[in-house]
Amino acid sequence: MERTLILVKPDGVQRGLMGEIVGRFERRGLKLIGMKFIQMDESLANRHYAVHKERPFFNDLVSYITSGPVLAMVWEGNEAVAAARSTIGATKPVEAAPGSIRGDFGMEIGRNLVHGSDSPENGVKESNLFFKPEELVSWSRATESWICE
Ligand code: D4T
Repeated sequence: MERTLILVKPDGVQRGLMGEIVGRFERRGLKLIGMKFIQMDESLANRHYAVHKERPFFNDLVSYITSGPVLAMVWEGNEAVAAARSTIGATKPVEAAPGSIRGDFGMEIGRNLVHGSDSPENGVKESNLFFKPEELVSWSRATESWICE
């Protein structure tokens, strides 16, 4: 079972797309185990984007993600990381497939609406960065056997 950290970034929140975006993961069949609406500070943004520290777009990335509240979530499922990334679409919204979140709502890489973990290891790491263990909920979904064999 994998976990992925999903963020609805400040543009998604400001544009009123939170419900739309949550609904897509929910309908896909991923299981929500944690959710909170937060204002990220610079320290959390620096830790979250630490791998990009040396990249020229790092400062813009930190300003963007801290520019307003984000909806942070942990979704669980078999191959949850790959499933979430295909639901999100390619990093550059103009290259993202129609039907994906970025392909349906995005125009620019610096306003790409959603973050999703890029590997199962990072799914666990990033979930732990945003959530304490007691903030994650273990629950049985009544429809489980209709979603997974
Ligand atoms: P995130 O991490 O936001 O889910 O995006 P991706 O996983 O799809 O893309 P990424 O890690 O390669 O990039 C992280 C973040 O940096 C922005 N970015 C990226 C940018 O502004 N300019 C660039 O040239 C690149 C490569 C967009 C997403």
